[in-house]
Amino acid sequence: MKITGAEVFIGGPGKNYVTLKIKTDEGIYGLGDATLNNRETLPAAYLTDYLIPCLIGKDPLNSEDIWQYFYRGAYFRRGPVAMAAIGAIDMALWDIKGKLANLPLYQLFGGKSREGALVYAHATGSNLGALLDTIAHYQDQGYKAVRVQCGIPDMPAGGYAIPKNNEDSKHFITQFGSLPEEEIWSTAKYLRYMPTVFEAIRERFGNELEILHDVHHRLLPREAAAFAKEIEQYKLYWMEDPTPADDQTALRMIRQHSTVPIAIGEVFNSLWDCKQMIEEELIDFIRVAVTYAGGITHVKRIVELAALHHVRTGFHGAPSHSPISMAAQGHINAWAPNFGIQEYLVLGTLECEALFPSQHYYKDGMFYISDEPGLGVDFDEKEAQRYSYKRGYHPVVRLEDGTVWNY
Ligand code: KDG
Ligand code: MG
Repeated sequence: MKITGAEVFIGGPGKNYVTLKIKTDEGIYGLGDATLNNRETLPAAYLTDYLIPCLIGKDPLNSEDIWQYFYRGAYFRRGPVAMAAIGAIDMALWDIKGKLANLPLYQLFGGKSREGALVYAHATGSNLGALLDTIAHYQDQGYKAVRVQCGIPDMPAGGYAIPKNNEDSKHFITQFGSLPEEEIWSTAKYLRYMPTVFEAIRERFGNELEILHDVHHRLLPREAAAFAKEIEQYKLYWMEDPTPADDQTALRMIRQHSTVPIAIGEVFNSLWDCKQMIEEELIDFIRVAVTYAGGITHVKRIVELAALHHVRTGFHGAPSHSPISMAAQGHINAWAPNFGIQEYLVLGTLECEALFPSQHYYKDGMFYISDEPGLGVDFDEKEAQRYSYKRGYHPVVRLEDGTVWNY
């Protein structure tokens, strides 16, 4: 079997999905996702200008050798751009392998360890009332776990990752057609207010609802340790990204002061980025994504290292990932002995389903992977012609005195 060609498409409903299609001489094709949120043209160029020319003529079944060739052969290794491009190729090669074997991918990993995978939704409110209503809405839809983010009073722009164009439900952080918006952040106001939010949630919804919260890299180690200690009583499922991910030793201070489970990794791109915090058991959940952590081949390695250290999976699943990488993660979730939870933000639009048809489905707080061969997701090229690339940015955060802070 030989690879005969590969193409990259950019675009989608409300998102610049970067979709790779690899074709073979046997007519089987594979799909991959290289969507690097708000920097989408970079992995697309990495693929088209550098990797795709080397793919032609290679046997697609040698996915390990191809992965090593692109990773080791680059000289300048790692980083989100290269790892998103390599990841997309890797997903597409696994897709081809599964289609050829006529098996869903989880069967090639070792079969199913569970029927459905627990997922969590995003409940984001510009104020407490709106947040509580949004949580109730997700509970009505069967969700057993929700990530809760709340606007902080007296913080301009709602204070916490709540873009103006989408206040109270889903979390679309991209702003198209302008330069980045700026949000103002006050750690003191956040630390005073956020515990009262958890209190109100427990009061209204009781103890069974799994609550997750994303601090989004905003605290210093000592602040995060004190915060974790204070909120321990609310029994969070996890506290995510308490401090900037760059410095993993910061987590030691949090660990020394609390037992709040910690989840980190959505901005990491390789096993080497995660190694220290997994081996020192500084985290409880690993948040990498197949999209920009080198695809299935590499993320499986991270999952297996994590399993040795009692770390469970909690893969990133923001709407920046297309249904292709969400399916790849779905297959890993079905297999992984140390699965924890999956972030699940479906765009849920008819347009998205038309672009990426599949039979995977959500029901009662769980995600079920279908038994279609390979990834089990298709890509409708005719639909894709409706979309084109639009430049967009993440917001930039400043402290009240103007100092640039972590988004
Ligand atoms: O592109 C950045 C988003 O994916 C990120 O802000 C979402 O933190 C996030 C999450 O946990 O989903
Ligand atoms: Mg996050």
